[in-house]
Amino acid sequence: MALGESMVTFLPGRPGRLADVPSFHRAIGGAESNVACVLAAAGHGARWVSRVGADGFGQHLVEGIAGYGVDVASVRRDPDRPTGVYFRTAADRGTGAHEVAYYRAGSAASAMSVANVDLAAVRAGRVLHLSGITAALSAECRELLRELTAPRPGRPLLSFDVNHRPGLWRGAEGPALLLDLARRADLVFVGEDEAAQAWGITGGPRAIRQALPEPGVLVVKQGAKGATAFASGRPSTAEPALRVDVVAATGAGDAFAAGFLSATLRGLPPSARLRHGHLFAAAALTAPGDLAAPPARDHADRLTALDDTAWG
Ligand code: KDG
Repeated sequence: MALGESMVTFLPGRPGRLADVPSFHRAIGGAESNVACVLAAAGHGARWVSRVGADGFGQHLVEGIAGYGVDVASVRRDPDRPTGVYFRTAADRGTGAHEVAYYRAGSAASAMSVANVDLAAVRAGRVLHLSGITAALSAECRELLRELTAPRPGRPLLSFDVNHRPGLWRGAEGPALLLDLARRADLVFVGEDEAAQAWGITGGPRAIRQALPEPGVLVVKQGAKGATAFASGRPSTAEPALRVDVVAATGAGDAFAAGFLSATLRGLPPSARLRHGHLFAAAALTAPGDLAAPPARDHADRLTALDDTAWG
């Protein structure tokens, strides 16, 4: 139900520039496996499909992600290509900016293709979650995404997080490809800032919906402000974000998607979907790595049912 590259992530031992930080802690990253891990932690059946190297880092990812309760039976080990890794620095206290150094070109996951991925396993389940990161990895990965996003009888609900990573794209084709993939999905997550950066849309959530009317549901994330959901044939719904002391923002978008998907799978109404997104994101925002366990279901339900004065 989630396909994408996961990487061993190295989190800095202390703040500072990449050039200066002397030691890093190993953790697990990867937008799509993050979504699968949080969904599994929230009590849903979740599968992650990918390729990793036949190396210790690949083993660490497979075991670590399985440890969250995710089904990893369809992850393949590639003896000829390494597992991707990346290093990042702590966010600058003033600007929030941080540095990222990827070592993933030619990785096992970048060789995912229609021929070597178990398509039946990817398509099994009620939801398939994909992201624009996969499109940036290789031509084979782009072909795989085109195959998985093609209309087809019995297709699972196709959830797509735009995840525009400018540092991963070599040419200028990224934004147009991401827009095309988003148009083929049923549920799309996109940041307001991301839509401005990738597509030059600066008019806020409504302008983004005008440019992207196809998905049945479009969720525009507006950072600390909140998020707005558009569903075909219904008025839009907006919910403010929770105020938290941010430790690291990486993984928060994935946790938001997992919270929204969890509430969607449970048939909860749009405002509860957004609130679950914010609640799950708050857990990730207050943890140093990508992943943080979401609140237990009964607790999450109590918190998301509070009235507007207590929320946000
Ligand atoms: O959303 C978090 C991801 O960005 C992080 O884990 C790394 O998957 C990653 C990527 O490609 O940027």
